[in-house]
Amino acid sequence: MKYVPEPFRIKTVEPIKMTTREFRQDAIREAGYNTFLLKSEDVYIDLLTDSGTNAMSDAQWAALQLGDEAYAGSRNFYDLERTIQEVYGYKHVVPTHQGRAAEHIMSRLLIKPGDFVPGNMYFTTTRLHQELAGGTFNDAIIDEAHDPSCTHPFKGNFDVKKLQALVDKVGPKRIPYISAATCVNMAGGQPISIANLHELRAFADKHGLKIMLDNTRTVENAYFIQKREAGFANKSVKQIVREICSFTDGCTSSAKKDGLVNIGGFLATNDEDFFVASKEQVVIYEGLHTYGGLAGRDMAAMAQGIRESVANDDYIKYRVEQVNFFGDLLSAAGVPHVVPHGGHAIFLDARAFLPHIDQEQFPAQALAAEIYVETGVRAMERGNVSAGRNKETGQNYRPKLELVRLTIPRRVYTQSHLEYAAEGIINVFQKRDCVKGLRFTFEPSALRFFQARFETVG
Ligand code: PM9
Repeated sequence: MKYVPEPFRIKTVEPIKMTTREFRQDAIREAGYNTFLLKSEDVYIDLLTDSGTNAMSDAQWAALQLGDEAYAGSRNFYDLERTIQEVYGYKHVVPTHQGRAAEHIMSRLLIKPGDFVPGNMYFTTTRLHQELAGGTFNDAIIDEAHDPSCTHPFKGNFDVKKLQALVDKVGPKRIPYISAATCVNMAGGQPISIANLHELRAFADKHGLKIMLDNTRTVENAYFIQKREAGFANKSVKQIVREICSFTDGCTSSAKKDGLVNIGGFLATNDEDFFVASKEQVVIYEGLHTYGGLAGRDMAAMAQGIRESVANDDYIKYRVEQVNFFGDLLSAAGVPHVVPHGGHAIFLDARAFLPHIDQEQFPAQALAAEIYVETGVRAMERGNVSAGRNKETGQNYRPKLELVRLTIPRRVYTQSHLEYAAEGIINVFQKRDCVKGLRFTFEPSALRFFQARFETVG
């Protein structure tokens, strides 16, 4: 079957505006060639992110009506706590308004100035909070993850030799925890295997290290394990999710992805002392520990969304295979992109797509802008702009992966939307020589991809 059919039907529709090429040329120029600065209403198909762009189910909308908006002790908190304990298996839960708030609290509590935090590739907000706490991120992902054309089935795996090299260099006392992510976003949504998690746990135990999980896309990762890893074909995604988390000591999570909501996140841990300290921090930065910056109704929708994400395997199969279908359309036309296809997005390889543009002229940024002009589809740069500048040298990081992310919101777009998007991208590929590089006209000091502005070069 080339397209796994949707395990739902559509009950509410949201009209979207069709625009002309001339309109879009003006819009992207006004947005400084940054797709984050476009108005949503000027976008036809929004593949900027899968974060908070999910369509909620009827049961989630109904749950909103059951919000208990008490300042303290909302029943929706207890329901959320029970749900997270059951689905992910951690003992203690602290709600936050989104993932980076949980990262903020965890980084402040665990990282001391001069520490090193190894991870299976960086994520933008995660690394920033590590750095703000005085830490330095250390990349310990396998080399294959940096090669867009390598077909390794678990490109999110750690290279334990890289971890050992860090321990040998700085000693375990300066490593507050290993930061492990599921379906590694910046690598192209690539999964980590259970075998690698076993290895990681053994390494961590040997050196007395904690493992903290970025749990944002664990359900998608579990589907890949079921599909690709020997011995897991007969386990449910729900069982595999629990198994992944069981290798770790706690997690931060953005529920705006797997959790099927528009806002929400949490921190979870098995460590009583860290839990108590996190509750103290959440009160300072988010709100009381039984709402953490969320309304009661938001927690109700989040609990229901988390349950739906693992209720059966039909949803996750449709979700990941829809992404795969989209990638297959691009593969058939020879459009260069990261393989194997990730769980939440297809990542175009902008260096191979636009070999005439040097990385200092931001080919991925330029390609995302051109795709918008051609199609009205909004994508996101994940390359030199997102990577930022090295604190010490002041130079752009020039990451090996210079990507444009076409991210599929959950339960939102149909097969024909994806066929339309693929057709437009193939058109851009056929006339790729006309695309020009960009230079900054405004460069923010942190997370610059969100608000930077550019002009074309030449
Ligand atoms: N991810 C994404 O579009 C939204 C913001 S960055 C453009 O992919 C991971 C793996 C994420 C993530 C957000 C966060 C932060 C943490 N870890 O956005 O604060 O992909 O809920 O989560 C985005 P929040």
